[in-house]
Amino acid sequence: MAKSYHLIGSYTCPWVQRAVIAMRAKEVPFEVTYVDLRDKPDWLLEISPHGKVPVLKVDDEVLFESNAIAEYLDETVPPRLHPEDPIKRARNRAWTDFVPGFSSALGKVIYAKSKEEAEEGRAAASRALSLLEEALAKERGNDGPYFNGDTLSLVDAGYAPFLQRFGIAEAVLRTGLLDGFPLVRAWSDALMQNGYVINSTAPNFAQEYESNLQRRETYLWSLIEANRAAAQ
Ligand SMILES: N[C@@H](CCC(=O)N[C@@H](CS)C(=O)NCC(=O)O)C(=O)O
Repeated sequence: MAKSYHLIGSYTCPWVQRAVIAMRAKEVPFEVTYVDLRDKPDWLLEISPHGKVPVLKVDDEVLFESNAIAEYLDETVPPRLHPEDPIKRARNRAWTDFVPGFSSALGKVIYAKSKEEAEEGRAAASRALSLLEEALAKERGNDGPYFNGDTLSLVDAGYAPFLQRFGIAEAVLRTGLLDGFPLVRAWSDALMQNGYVINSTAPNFAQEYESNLQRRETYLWSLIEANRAAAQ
């Protein structure tokens, strides 16, 4: 019998989005429940060991951690989103291991609380982007547009949510950070046009993400507000 998949997420979580991209790419039908992480329901705390999302219920089994969820899906549902070649697969996994470091480096710019903090964050973001640029130039061994060539991989699923948030920020902050990294820019552009990625956010993502930026009192939010006021 076909398994049932029930994803527990929050509206703006990039790690949840990574799991959604993997499920969309595998065309797995799934139910999704979004929770408010500022008021976590008891049932989430009962099933999620760290009290975090995503959680994926597969029939009655509970999986947590977005990478573990993506790997489980890849082992059980075709098509494979990891390369068949074990060396390439190991390298892909190594690059997915870098996603949290990448996320925190870009976060220093996206979620900075002041202009100065955003400028200080540039160095870390630039370092992280240069590592990826090098990976795309040397290790990828193909012309893209995705990490493994013309089909989406779990590396793409891992990075897309963070590249998306960086793109949203960049439209306002205009740091020009991507100018030095043309391969990352082209990769990001391809991912943002991919249907699985486009369909991976909650319907109210834009609004919820802005509320998130506002709640975190980010410099980015202050610019968004100022731009809106100037346009009126
Ligand atoms: N390493 C985890 C990170 C998940 C994570 O940080 N989720 C956040 C939302 S984006 C969360 O649930 N935060 C609630 C909390 O920390 O209490 C994964 O990849 O699944």
